[in-house]
Amino acid sequence: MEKIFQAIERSGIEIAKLIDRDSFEYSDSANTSGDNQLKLDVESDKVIEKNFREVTSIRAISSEEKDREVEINRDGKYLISYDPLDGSSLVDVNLSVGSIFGIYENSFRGSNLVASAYIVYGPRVEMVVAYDEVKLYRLAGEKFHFVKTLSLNEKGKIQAPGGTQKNWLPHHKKMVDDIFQQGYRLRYSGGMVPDLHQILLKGGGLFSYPATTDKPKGKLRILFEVLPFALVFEKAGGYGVDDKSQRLLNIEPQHLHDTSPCFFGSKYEISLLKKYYG
Ligand code: AFP
Repeated sequence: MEKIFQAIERSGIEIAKLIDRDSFEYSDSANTSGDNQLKLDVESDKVIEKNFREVTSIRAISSEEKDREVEINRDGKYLISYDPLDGSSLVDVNLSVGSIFGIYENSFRGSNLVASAYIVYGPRVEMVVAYDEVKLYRLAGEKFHFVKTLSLNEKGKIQAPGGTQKNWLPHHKKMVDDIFQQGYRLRYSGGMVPDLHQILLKGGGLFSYPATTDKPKGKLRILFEVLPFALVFEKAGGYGVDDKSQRLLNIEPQHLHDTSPCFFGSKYEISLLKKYYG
C-alpha cells in the first residue's frame, strides 16, 4: 500500500506542475461521461497511469478518462479507480481542482474499498489519505509533509448544494432552505474536491448532489468521485449516503461510469437529510 501512496504523491507533484504551465485547450475527444476532455485531463491521466505502472501490487486501473479497465499486473492485489483532474473546467478561472483515488481489493465495489485519497491543487497543494485514519499532508518543495489527522464535529456551519436549482425536487429544495434558515452559509465552488475539502477542514457541514429532474441518477460518478469520498467522510466520523439514506459504500455500480445522487456530511446534517428524504 505504501508504494501506491508514493505513486499518488509523485502524480500530485507532476500534475501540480502541469497545471502551472499547461495551456487550457480542449483535446479532440470526449470522455465516456460526454465531457469534452481538456488536454490537462488527458495529460494528468497519463501521469497517473505511468506512476501506477511502476507499482507491482496494482492489478488494474480505471479512470474517468478511460472507457474500460486497464490491466497492469495480473498478480497484483489492488484495483484503483481515479479521476485524474476533477473540476478541470475550473482551471481557466483559477479555482481549485483535484485528483481523486479509490483503492480496492478483489473488485470495484464499495465494500472492497480499502483506502482512498485525494489531492487539492489550490493556493497550496494538499493531500488527504483515508486508510486507518484520515490524514492531511501539504506539499512543500518536492515532498508532502504530514499536517494533522482530520475528524468531523457533530454539526457544521456550511452547506454546498450542487445541481441546477430549477431541476431540484421539492423535498430537496425544502431541505436546503431549512438548512439555510438554521444559519448555515453557502460554500460552493463547483469543484467537488475543494468543496468537500472545505467541509472536512472546517469540521462539518453538508455537500449534496441530488437526483434532479434532468439527471435522475445525479451527476457524480460512483467509482471515481462518490465512493472515495464516502470512505474519507466515514473514517473522519461523518457519513456518505444516497437519496434513499443508504450508505454510499453499499452501492454496487453496474458499469464503470455509473452515477449516483450523493450527500456527505456530519451527523446532524445527515439526520436532517433523513427527515426530508425518509
Ligand atoms: P467538471 O469536471 O465538468 O468541472 O465537473 C465537476 C463536478 O463533477 C464536481 O467536481 C462538482 O461537484 C460538480 O461537477 C458540479 O456540478 P454542477 O455545476 O452541476 O453543480
